[in-house]
Amino acid sequence: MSEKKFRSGFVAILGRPNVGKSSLMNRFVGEKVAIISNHPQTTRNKLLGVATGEDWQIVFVDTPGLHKPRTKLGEYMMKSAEEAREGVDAVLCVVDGQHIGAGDMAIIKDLAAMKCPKFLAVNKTDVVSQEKLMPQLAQLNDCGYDQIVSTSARTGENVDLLLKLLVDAMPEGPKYFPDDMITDQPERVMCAEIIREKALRNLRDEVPHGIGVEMLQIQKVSDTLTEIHANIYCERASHKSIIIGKQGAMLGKIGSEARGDIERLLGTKVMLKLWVKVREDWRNRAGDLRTLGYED
Ligand SMILES: Nc1nc2c(ncn2[C@@H]2O[C@H](COP(=O)(O)OP(=O)(O)OP(=O)(O)O)[C@@H](O)[C@H]2O)c(=O)[nH]1
Ligand SMILES: [Mg+2]
Repeated sequence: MSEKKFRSGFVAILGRPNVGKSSLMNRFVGEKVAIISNHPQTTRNKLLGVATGEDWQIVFVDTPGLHKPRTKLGEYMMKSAEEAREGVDAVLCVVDGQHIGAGDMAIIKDLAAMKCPKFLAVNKTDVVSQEKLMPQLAQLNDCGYDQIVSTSARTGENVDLLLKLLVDAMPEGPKYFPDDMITDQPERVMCAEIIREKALRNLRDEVPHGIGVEMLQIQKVSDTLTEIHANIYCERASHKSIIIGKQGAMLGKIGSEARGDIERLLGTKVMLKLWVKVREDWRNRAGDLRTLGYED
């Protein structure tokens, strides 16, 4: 009896901000490993999401959306995305099917020069009509990719198909991570990210871009209770009052939404204490970036 080959490899997910890279990765993994919001530049660090089948494993590398950086944080994010391309077995470029612009085309072209297998996901098809999608797909015909798949990370449409195509493109290789490991992010980073996600989802305008979360303490008080203290950074006093809200209503909402997700993640009850701190221009300060985990 011949043994079936085990296929495995690393797949970098790249594209402009807000196109659904993290949403797709979560779908592939089957669990929420990356945070999602409708603000561009939600993902700030490259992170791994591991999907494992009977005879295959793909390690996805989710990346910050490609954009022209205007801060030191932005520069760090772009470096992180750039590094993610190195040594991967395939690349998955993601665009938003609602509008494939010049920025997307530039990225598509740039990635086309990579030597590995290249896949293109035209995402968000659940909100695009066929009439609008068809001409957009036509302009991608000769872009030099191995496969172009229209997907919806929201409904799951074609996500399994794309995953299967990616698995087929993987070389023979080892199981890099144990079956139960779905990300490389430590618990404290995941907790900080959950808090940041709830802040992003509840805040508007320019406030979300200046949000950072610093974990001060994550302590198991007992088998059933974890105590977590964290600072939410923002860039202006006026932002601080928005984050706290009327009689603390906004901070309370962010905290209770985050607590729910963190309790599910840790499997214990959580006592969550949040403080809001103003750090002007922290996105340009090396020390603050380091404190918040954005360092090389
Ligand atoms: N309708 C629809 N919305 C989607 C789909 N995929 C993602 N979204 C939404 O698009 C927004 C951005 O999704 P993310 O997964 O955070 O996008 P991203 O590419 O990781 O963004 P950055 O991390 O900022 O680069 C969120 O509001 C998602 O809910 C989809 O297939 N259909
Ligand atoms: Mg993302």
